[in-house]
Amino acid sequence: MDSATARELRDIWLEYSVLLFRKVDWTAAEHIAFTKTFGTLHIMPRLGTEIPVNLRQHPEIFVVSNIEKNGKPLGVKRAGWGWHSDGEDKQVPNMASMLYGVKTPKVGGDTGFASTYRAFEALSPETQAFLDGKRARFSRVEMHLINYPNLPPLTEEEKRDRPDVWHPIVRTHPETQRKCLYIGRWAVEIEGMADEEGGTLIDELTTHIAKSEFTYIHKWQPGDVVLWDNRCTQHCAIPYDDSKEERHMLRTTLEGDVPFHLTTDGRRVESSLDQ
Ligand SMILES: O=C(O)CCC(=O)C(=O)O
Ligand SMILES: [Fe+2]
Repeated sequence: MDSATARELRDIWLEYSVLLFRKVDWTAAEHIAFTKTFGTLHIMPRLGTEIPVNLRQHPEIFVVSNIEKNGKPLGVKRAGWGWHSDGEDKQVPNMASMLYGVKTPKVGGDTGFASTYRAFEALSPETQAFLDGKRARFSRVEMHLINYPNLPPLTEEEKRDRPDVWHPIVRTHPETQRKCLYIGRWAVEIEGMADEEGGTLIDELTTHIAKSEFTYIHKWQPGDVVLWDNRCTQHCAIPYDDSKEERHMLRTTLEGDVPFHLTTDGRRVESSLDQ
């Protein structure tokens, strides 16, 4: 792509948050090269697993798959079964992800996408004001086995590498400056709220984001490539019968920056580690 085309594509992406390209047939190297036109590639670490998470020859490609070859899994099974945005449990979450459907089921295996701009805009002015500048604690350590019951527990070293992080619940998008809701399935606590009360609010907000009026459900065809913005959307791999259907997806992931929010009273609230 020349730079004018790349700029135009980025503008369209910033407007719509999720882009779909159909009938793509490319190599891993082409997938990586195209992703690079949007930013810096991120390499996914293994977490609580000995199974390969990335392609051996191309560690920039993360494999979501339920297929086994010679008794060995080709990738991570049941990745993303639950609403989230990629890297939300880290101080520097991932800006974007680009998922390529190689083998997609005839029945099920869809992916839902939610606009967290729309979800924020639909909240009452009182709730928006209440959340403005508040942060939530996201915890890989507390939620790993709940969100990934099929994976082994984290080692002590992995726990040290993935400390909890506080993110602003209302987030200002760094490129569009629009406000969105930033909370998902790794959130465990809300600043200034008792555990039970905060837990109820987290459940309410995550349920709110997944309402059908804010979501698009993508039915995959082989050769589909979906690029999404993790800063202003959430996604969910919708559970399917993975004992019957084969599903094999390749994902590149882009580096992001530290989330922040500019509150209506002029404060800047940033994500920080829990220490
Ligand atoms: O398999 C999918 O549909 C999405 C899985 C997921 O959460 C991801 O690749 O980030
Ligand atoms: Fe994901």
